[in-house]
Amino acid sequence: MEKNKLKAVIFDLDGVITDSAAYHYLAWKSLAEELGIPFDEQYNEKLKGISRMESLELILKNSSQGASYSLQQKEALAEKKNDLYKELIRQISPADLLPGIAGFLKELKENQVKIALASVSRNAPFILRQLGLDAMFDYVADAAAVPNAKPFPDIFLAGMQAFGLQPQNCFGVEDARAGIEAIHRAGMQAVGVGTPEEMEDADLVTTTDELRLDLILDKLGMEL
Ligand code: B16
Ligand code: MG
Repeated sequence: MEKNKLKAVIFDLDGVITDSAAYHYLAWKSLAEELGIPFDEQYNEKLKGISRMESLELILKNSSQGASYSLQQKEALAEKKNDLYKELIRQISPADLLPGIAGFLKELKENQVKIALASVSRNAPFILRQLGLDAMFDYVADAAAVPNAKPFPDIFLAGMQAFGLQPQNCFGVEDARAGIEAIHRAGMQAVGVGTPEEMEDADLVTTTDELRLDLILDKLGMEL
């Protein structure tokens, strides 16, 4: 049987390209502490890949006063978190690329495989610039133009459609459960970066420094 040809790889940003997920955590933790709401790294896993307001709602669920906040108050809280997050990500530089990512992107370029970014973060373009990766990405999906965050497939579909491709000619790379689900709902195979427990639904589990095109193609049953 003929194998599907790989034409594009669609990447998540936070936790895959760089560890900005850690800054999201710090910023949410600071807000939660200020509000007296319990919040730890384990709970933070639920926030990965989902939108800013949905993340806030999940945090407020653990507060006895959670239901009493007005929409206006919630928007102010989300903005406060984002201001702190923006402050933290100003320190990101090319040295913050996760191990193996620069080499893997280069390998894709050398093999004429298109590269897209599918991050629902409104701060993604800023982070790409800080990392010096602007020129590497053929397409950056606009988080503001996509109606639904992950686990909906919208942002991955936007990346794929920008190249006029079908899902069987792409795969996605993610570090969050919601992201793996989004990739699958877009009809693509998913490479999961993280522990086998967290990434149990991925088609292939690896670490960023083990990303090698030939190995991935082999595991996913694809070819160039
Ligand atoms: P922002 P991804 C997601 O980015 C993050 O994983 C998630 O934690 C965050 O709430 C969301 O972006 C929105 O980010 O507040 O910066 O617009 O994983 O899709 O790259
Ligand atoms: Mg992520």
